[in-house]
Formats: sequence, C-alpha cells, structure tokens
Amino acid sequence: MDRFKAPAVISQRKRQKGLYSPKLSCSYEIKFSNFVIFIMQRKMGMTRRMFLMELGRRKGFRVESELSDSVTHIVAENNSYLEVLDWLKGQAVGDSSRFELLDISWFTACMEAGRPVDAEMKYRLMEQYQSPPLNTPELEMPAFIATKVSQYSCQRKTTLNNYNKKFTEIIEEGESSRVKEVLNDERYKAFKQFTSVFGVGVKTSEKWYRLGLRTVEEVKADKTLKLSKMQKAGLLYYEDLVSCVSKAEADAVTSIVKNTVCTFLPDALVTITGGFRRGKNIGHDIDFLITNPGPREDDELLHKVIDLWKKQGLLLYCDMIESTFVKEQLPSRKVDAMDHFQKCFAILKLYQPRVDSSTCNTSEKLEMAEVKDWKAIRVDLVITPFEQYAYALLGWTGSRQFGRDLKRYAAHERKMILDNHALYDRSKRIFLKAGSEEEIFAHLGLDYVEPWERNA
Ligand code: DCT
Ligand code: MG
Repeated sequence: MDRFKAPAVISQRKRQKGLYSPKLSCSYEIKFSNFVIFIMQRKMGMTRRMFLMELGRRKGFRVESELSDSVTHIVAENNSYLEVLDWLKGQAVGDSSRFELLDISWFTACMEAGRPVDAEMKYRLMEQYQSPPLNTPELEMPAFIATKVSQYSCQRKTTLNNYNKKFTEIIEEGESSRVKEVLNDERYKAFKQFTSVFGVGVKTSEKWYRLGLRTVEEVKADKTLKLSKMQKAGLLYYEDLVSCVSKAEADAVTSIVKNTVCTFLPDALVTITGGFRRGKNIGHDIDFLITNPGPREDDELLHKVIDLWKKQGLLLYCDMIESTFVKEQLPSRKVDAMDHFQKCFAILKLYQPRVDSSTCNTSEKLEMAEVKDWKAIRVDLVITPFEQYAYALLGWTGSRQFGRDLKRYAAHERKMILDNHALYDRSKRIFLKAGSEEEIFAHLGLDYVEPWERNA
C-alpha cells in the first residue's frame, strides 16, 4: 500500500522466552509500518495470541510481543474497555489515550482484507455501550463482543453461521505458516488418519506410528496387528464411516429406529440428538435418545431392537453398555465423564435407494447387482428413564463445548452440579427436577438457548 512508508524488515526474534518455537522466529516483510499492534493475552490465552501474532506478521503487519513505546494499536478479546484500562494501569502505562483500543473483530477484518481497515466505531472499545439483545448475531455486532460476550458459551447464541468460522477458514486454508507446518507434519498426518478409524484413539495411533505405519491402508494390510472388535469394524467399514452422514441418511435411519422401537413399545419417544438436532446437515454419526413416557420401563427394549436388526441383517456392529446408574447418586463433576445410561454404539447397514433397472439389459442388471447398495452408518442409541429425559436431551444435544460450559457455569456461578442425569443444588442440597430443557435453563438462571444456537 503506497500510503505507508517504504517496506522495512524487522527481526521478530525479540520474543518472550518460551513463548515461541525457534522454527517460527523468522522475519517477515513489514508492509504497514504505521500500525504497531500489540495483542493482549488476557482472556485470550497464549496459544491463540501466538497464532494471531504469527498471522498478523505474515500478512505484513508489525506485531509487537511486548507493550513497547512504539505500539499504536492494542487489540483485546473478551475484555471490556474498563478491563483493558485496568490492565494498562497494571503495566504502568500512564497515558492510555495514545493507543487505539480495539476489539479483536478489527484485527480479524484486517486479516481478511490483507491490509489495515479503518478503526471504525464498531471496532473500538468504548466506555459507553448499549447491551445488544441476546439474539443479535455475533458477526453483525462486533463492537459489542469485547464488552458483552460471556466466557460461557451457554450465555451466547451460536448458530452454525458463527463468527469463529472466519478464523476456521483461515486455519483450513493454511494461511498461517505454523498451521501449515503442523498440517504437513508426518506424525500429525498419521495420527489424524489413525484416529479417524472408529475405535482408535491416541494410544493405538502412537503404537501404530512406532511400528512404522503411516496410513490406514498400511494398517489394513498389516495382518500381524492385534485389533479390538471395534477397530476391526472401524477398518472394515472405514470408507463409509469417514464419509459424513447426510441429513437424508439421518432421516432414513430415524425412520428405521422409530419403526423398530415402536414395534416393541408403541408409546416410546425417539428423539434425534447430537449435531443433527442442532441443525447440522452432516455428522460423523447419528445420536438417538429413547425414553418411555409410560409408567413401565423396559430394560430389554434395546436388546430387542438390536436382536431384530441382527435378524434382519441390518446390524454390522454393536457395543452394548448396560446402565450403571445408581439412584440418588450425585451428578458427576467431571467435564467429559461418560454418563450412566444403557446405550449401544452401533454400525447399521443403510440401504441406498436403487436406480430403476427396468430399462437395463441383462448384463447391465448383473453389473448393478454387484455394486454395493448400502452404506455403513454409525448410530448411538441411548435409553433414558423418563424423569431424566430433559437432562439427557440437553447433554446429548451438545455441542460438546456448550455442554462443558453449562457444567462450568452451573459449578462456578450457581454452586450446582449438572450432568446428563440431573442437576443438584449444593447450597440447598436438593435435586432439581426438570420436565423440559427450558426448565433446566430456568433452574440455572439462564435465558433459554435453542438447540440450533448451541453450536459453540
Ligand atoms: N455426549 C455426551 N456423552 C457422551 C458422548 C457425547 O454427553 N459420552 C454429548 C456431546 C455431544 C453430543 O453428545 C453428541 O456427541 P457427538 O456425536 O460426538 O457430537 P456431535 O455434536 O453430534 O457431532 P457429529 O456431528 O460429529 O456427530
Ligand atoms: Mg453425533
């Protein structure tokens, strides 16, 4: 850009000890030397700050590691104007008026434009602001982000079209050298492939990597490996399982699940949860909650469903887990603890609609008969007692981040413990009953967040 001084090159070695890997200590050309940016780490975290600094430098911005005299623009995330001023005071900065105090949305806009954008009012951190209505899309109101947005995603409404998408694009398109480096890393590539196999976690990936294996094809070809039943199924149906489940497939499986469950329990309530309930069009699996609103519980229901699918040749794999729930047990404080419901992690055979073969000749018909006309689909079925249904629904709808933040919010802000079974008030020492998700939000003193706004 010609309105800026002639490009200069500065070494970016002056970095805080331990914060930077030596590989990243390279020099970038400074295209916009009038702007000297400092990104505040407070509430942002070191990793994200490092990532953003690196990104800014790659784009030709001068981004300082320390709050030096030359800094002109301070960028903050999730900090109010007053919080930034407070922080500056702590840094012994007397006159803060010499800085432009800006929200992270300004920085994002610059990264997107590939040049500095005007520090319009909407990007500035200011003392006065009007609270936006909670349902205001975050992207359209960046001015309020720093002042209003809660650290808990359960106090925000995150639709699929959310603000973070912008950064995720940056990440996926590999705009950052650090991201590129990681994505190209041999070990990372191998682990990413291995952990995409159903039943394979970091431990198995590590083992395979140490054996010199690098791709799923190599794993498949190695007949000496000891595999669990789950991993065998994961490898056998690998291609189907890594290709995402579509909404149409989720609808087809929903019909199958509902029909089968209802042959045994006509009043049963079958609800699709997980990403599809949050409005996603694709997923890695399909999650269902099953409950019986009637007085009778049927512990055998899931076994009956599974047995019928076995007989029908629809069941490719099944891992049945019996209920471990103990009455009156306190909810689990662990964030990612598995719940105690009876459940089944299955792989179903979903037949695909066939092409009309009536106009085909005999050899074409023979050829078509050999083509695989089904797809393996991962399905989770969870059985819940009716009185725990609302809690199970909230937990299994996710997203994972939203669920974690709900638990965190309950614990830190309300002295309550929340899990997929119950909500316990530690001050009053009582369990809080809920017949709907709305009631749970009300118990927690939170505004209701619709399922499609829980895509944190
Ligand atoms: N969940 C839970 N307890 C578990 C597993 C999952 O409470 N033991 C919650 C977290 C999110 C939700 O259930 C669904 O889990 P996933 O299927 O893993 O996530 P998803 O959001 O449905 O994502 P995807 O589209 O990839 O299936
Ligand atoms: Mg899912």
